[in-house]
Amino acid sequence: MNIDKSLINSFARSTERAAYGASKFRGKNDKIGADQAAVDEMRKILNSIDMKGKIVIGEGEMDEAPMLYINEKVGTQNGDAFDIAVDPLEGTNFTAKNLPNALSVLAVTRKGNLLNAPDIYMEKIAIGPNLPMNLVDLDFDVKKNIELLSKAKKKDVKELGICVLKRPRHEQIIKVLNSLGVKIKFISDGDVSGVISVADPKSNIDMYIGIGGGPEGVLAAAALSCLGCQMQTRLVFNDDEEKNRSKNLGIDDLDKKYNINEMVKGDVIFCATGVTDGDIVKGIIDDKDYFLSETLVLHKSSKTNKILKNKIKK
Ligand code: VTB
Repeated sequence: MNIDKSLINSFARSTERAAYGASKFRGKNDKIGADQAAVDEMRKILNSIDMKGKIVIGEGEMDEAPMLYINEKVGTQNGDAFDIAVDPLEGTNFTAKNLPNALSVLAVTRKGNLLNAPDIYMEKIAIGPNLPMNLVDLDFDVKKNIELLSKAKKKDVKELGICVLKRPRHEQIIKVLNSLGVKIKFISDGDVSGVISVADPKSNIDMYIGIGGGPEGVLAAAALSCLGCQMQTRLVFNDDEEKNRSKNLGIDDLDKKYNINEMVKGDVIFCATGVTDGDIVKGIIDDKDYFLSETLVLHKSSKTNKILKNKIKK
């Protein structure tokens, strides 16, 4: 069953408020304070929505996160049952240093329709719309994926834009990309925004590749699911503790490669509000008793894809 379109604005309100909360900490070198403010604001709004909501991707386990923890119930408990993935502040570093691309992000599906990804690493590869299904694959080497994409897009390899999180763990990928002569766009953080950039022709990003957070992977998949793009992921386990944690979340096949439909089933709403100015949306602007916000709002079944601009009373 689809999600009622009338709920879009309520969920957007939760990321708008969270972004506003975090925006007060821009440039203050206080990642924890910024995150807490975003969490508090988002939680307040989520709890006012008529729904039986459950956080399936959140700020961590109950004992490590006082709020918006995994399995926390949110909403008035009247209404439909939803699973909710939140990243109240995606880019705590960006906010602390007042750098671009900090976002407040949320995705909602009907109960049982979101992959309960643990907070561990995840391999990710994503490409834009209108390409042959399953064109690229995490089990192909980087060169093969790039060449397949080049052929499918009828675009010279050297013209392809590839987005990669700048981390030592990507040294091998970067070596291959350099040898192929593609245009690398490095990001220092924030791969939800990095992955989503494949959907925007203006970004000149043809592929996202690399290892980032698992929760961020599911959030990005929710957006790409509304944008007709492709993404494949696989969890990366550092030790047995991470394996056990994943099993406890219901993940039996630890080597599984997920495509978007396996991470995000059925209808979905995705909202991302800018905290600082970014590639997708502008950041919060302070305006006396009000604040101005920009939110990317996506809803799969109603084909909603818009930038919602609001002026909201503080
Ligand atoms: C990843 C990425 C996020 O933090 O989780 C990253 O998915 C942390 O990676 O978008 P490292 O452990 O290598 O620092 C973000 O960049 C921001 O939350």
